[in-house]
Amino acid sequence: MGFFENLKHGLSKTRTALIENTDALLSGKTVDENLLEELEEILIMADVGPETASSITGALRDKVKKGDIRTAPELKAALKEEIKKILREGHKIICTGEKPYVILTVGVNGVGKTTTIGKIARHFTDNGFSVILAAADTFRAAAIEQLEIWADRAGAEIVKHRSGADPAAVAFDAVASARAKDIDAVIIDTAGRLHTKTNLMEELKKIKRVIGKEMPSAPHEVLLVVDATSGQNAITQAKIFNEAVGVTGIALTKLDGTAKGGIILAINNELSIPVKLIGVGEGVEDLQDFSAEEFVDALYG
Ligand SMILES: Nc1nc2c(ncn2[C@@H]2O[C@H](COP(=O)(O)OP(=O)(O)O)[C@@H](O)[C@H]2O)c(=O)[nH]1
Ligand SMILES: [Mg+2]
Repeated sequence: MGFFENLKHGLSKTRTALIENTDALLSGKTVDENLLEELEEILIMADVGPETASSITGALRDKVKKGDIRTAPELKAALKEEIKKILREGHKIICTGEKPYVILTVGVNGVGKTTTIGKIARHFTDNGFSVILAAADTFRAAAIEQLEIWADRAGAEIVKHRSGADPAAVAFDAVASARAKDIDAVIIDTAGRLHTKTNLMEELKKIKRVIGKEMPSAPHEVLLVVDATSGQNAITQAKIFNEAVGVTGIALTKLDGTAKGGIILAINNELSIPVKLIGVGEGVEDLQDFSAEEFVDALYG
């Protein structure tokens, strides 16, 4: 499958929820207040979020009043434009500048951090960059083993300590080792257990502080991984992590498994953090740079 086909396939459930339901709603109807309200319902069902859904339909309502939208096809086209307006994109994640480029990966358990790290690492090595993965999720031995498997697949090195070791020490060693060996990128895996939320945030802050001692400009990216199936919870998670460690980009995973991909609109509209990567499957090729244009085309295509 090509890149675009893959994206389209990954977004098929969201397309059904958002676009096909809109088509069904609009077919043969006149554009009136009732229709706009039903459209708002559809947006909310696709997890666009109440605030964002209401701002979209508000913009459409204004156009209806001005006479810019009279027919259902015009409404559909205008909806596409509103969606495009909301979706912003940040700069792509590439290793540039001073070596190593350090990515600190954060997020709650099970969202896809380790998998996303493996995919990014593979992408980097495919492009000729050398990579060290830091096994700073030291909470379970299995987490370290999982990262080792990804390191093997990606042709990356791994820096690990025993399970239970200080995560900040692992991260520090990884950055120091990368500097000594002139490695291009370090990607740090972290634990995400939430039952100790305060401890987790303190641990992440410490990791950030400690790697900053070895390399003052690091981390260059604090990548928050959120699961598209977690709905509005994703917004809450983003706020909590951002407050603690200053998130610079979001990777939105598992878009393939959900009809609730509208969450990407809520994230764009309610947060000032760009979505940089989207996950549309479990394979290495299923992590894509987020492009607003391509995303909307895949939804409507
Ligand atoms: N369908 C799908 N599954 C994913 C995606 N990203 C991660 N996963 C799966 O989510 C599960 C948890 O991933 P993991 O990386 O271990 O999460 P972590 O606890 O945050 O490190 C694994 O079974 C992954 O294969 C994605 O984009 N799509
Ligand atoms: Mg993990």
